[in-house]
Amino acid sequence: MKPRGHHVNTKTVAVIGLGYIGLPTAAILASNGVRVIGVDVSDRHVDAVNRGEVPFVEPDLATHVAGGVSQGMLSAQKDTPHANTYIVAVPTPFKDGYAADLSYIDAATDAIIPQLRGGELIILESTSPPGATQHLADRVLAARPDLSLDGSGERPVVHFAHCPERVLPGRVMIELVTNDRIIGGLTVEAAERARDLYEVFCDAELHLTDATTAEMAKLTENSFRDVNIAFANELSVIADKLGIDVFELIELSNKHPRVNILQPGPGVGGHCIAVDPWFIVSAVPDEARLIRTAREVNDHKPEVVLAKVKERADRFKEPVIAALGLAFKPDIDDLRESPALGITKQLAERHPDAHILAVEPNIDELPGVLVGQAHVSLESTEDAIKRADIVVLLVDHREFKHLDRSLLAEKAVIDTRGVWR
Ligand code: SAJ
Repeated sequence: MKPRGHHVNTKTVAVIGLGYIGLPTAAILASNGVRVIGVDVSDRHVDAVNRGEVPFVEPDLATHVAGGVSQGMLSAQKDTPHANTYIVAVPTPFKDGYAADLSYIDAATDAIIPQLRGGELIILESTSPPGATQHLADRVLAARPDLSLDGSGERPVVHFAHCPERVLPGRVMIELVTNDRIIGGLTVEAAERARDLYEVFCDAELHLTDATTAEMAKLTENSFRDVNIAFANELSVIADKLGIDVFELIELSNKHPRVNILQPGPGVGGHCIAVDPWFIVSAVPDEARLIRTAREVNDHKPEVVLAKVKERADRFKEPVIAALGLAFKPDIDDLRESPALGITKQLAERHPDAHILAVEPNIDELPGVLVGQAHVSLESTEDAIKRADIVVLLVDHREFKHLDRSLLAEKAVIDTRGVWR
């Protein structure tokens, strides 16, 4: 293990936003001997953390939070305190027209502003459009003309950096330690001070750059994946027209040493890959043509699946349709931006005479958007398949991969993930 950097500027860290990224970051810092104060607007999150509990599920997070709280290194509160370093990890959703909504960042910044004395480091971790770190700094310096970016006019300095997270939900506590990070400073000193902090828990490389490059790097990583998945989704539509199997086509093409195509599916979900590319598109709409088209291709894929189901369903008077999977990706219970959930909702709306049997092994209750419709119910995998005329596989959960295939005989099967080939 390389030596851990313990520097003066890491004395107290305030992490603003105790969500999927902020809380793991707060907890891993506390586990490594940094005094951390977590700040959140939600009583539920604050109270849970102060009891040493975790308000959402993430492997190993609970151990770090419980340990940090019992050692007195981690606590949570609603007010923003004075700290040597602030890490802002609040949501950045998009508004109408797909421009990024910076209101949570602005609110966090406004709460930090009165606490500043000079010498602090403010790190923006939230996924942000290009220019957001500069925007944050401008907001601080407009409110506090007694401070400066670089010590000019002998005013005390405040340092600003962007350090986007790159961790995969489900592996957050591992990837916080093992993933390389990109750290973009508004000044070189800001980047170096942020590096000193991340070195405390990160064993991988820390790459220093400017803030806009760091903002774009995060968006670029997720856009790269979105464009590659869009390519696979477009191929799936082309393969259908040509009467060939897209999964075989991609498998064979990937035998080339320099080709690596991702997998098609019913669309792209989650709160990252389906969102972040829009931040690039809205910043440079005329230039980001391929990135925009990829988003459109992926967002259109649920309609392609719905058309396939309709073609089969039209052959029955009262079709029984099993929709397998509601989550946005395999083996999790996360339904955010899930194309599978959207497709199941549309099946219910467009086929009022059908019976829709929703299957999601990772949840126990029908999600709110599907409740209150008599022809929709949550069923076990086997029951749903046995009763169904049409089986639509939407998520490659392990329960579906290991299914007894004889159950599928005589059914109309639409396998959007290619798991039953
Ligand atoms: N998907 C496909 N085909 C594929 C791979 C994925 O259709 O071949 C779909 C999934 O089913 C899902 C969506 O894409 O609906 C996104 O899933 P994912 O597992 O690719 O990614 P996320 O959204 O869980 O996490 C991503 C990661 N980014 C990259 O891999 C570049 C993660 O490292 C980021 O930290 C995270 O976004 C984030 O927070 O931005």
